[in-house]
Amino acid sequence: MKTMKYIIHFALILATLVACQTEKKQAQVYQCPMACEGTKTFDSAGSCGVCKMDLEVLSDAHANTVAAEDLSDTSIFNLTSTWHTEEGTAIALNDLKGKTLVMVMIYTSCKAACPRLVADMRNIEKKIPENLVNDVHFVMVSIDPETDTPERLQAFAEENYMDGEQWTFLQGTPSSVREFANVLAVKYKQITPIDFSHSNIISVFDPGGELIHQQEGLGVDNKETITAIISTVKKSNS
Ligand SMILES: [Cu+2]
Repeated sequence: MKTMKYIIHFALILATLVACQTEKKQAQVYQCPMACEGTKTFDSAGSCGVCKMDLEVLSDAHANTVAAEDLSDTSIFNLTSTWHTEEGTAIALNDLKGKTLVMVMIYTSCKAACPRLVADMRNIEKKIPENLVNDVHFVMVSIDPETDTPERLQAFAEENYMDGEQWTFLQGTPSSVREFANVLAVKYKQITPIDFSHSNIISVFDPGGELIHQQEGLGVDNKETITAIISTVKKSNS
């Protein structure tokens, strides 16, 4: 009986130790989601001294990775978050593998920048030679997943004549959207219940999810972006 007691006691200590260690691992560094002070990190949770937003745990780059496959460490396909397309299908970013990707972060109720970003995306799409357009996938990621449900994204796609095969709209979760934005270096911040301020960046990824090119701004000259897309497609087809 006494032995049993010792064993239980020992098991309890062991469990506590393991729990402590796990906790230690999770007690990581924190950073402002808006990177107000650049890459400055904090040892404990709290809010950013500049923008007052809650600090976020700086996720271990490898914490959310899928089995390595043939992906490089920097491929966006390492992100394991789940998304919903405008058709309501649950997908992982990895499901977009195989085509050159042109991605932008927008939200459908935006009256200012997003309509212009959408126009920029359509202009880019129009300039891709017809024989290559099937190798390019245009992806619009919502920064407002609460409002931008699959139904809403579908309606938006139709209104904007972007309901063809080559267009996909994605709804994530607040944390997957934030994580994805960090990868793209896109900054966004909710400024009213319906409005966000955000970066205007269009990103090109190769079929392995590697960032190839970014264009920043609204209505900017998209020549370099088109060149990057075409050369990426040709390279992956050769
Ligand atoms: Cu906008």
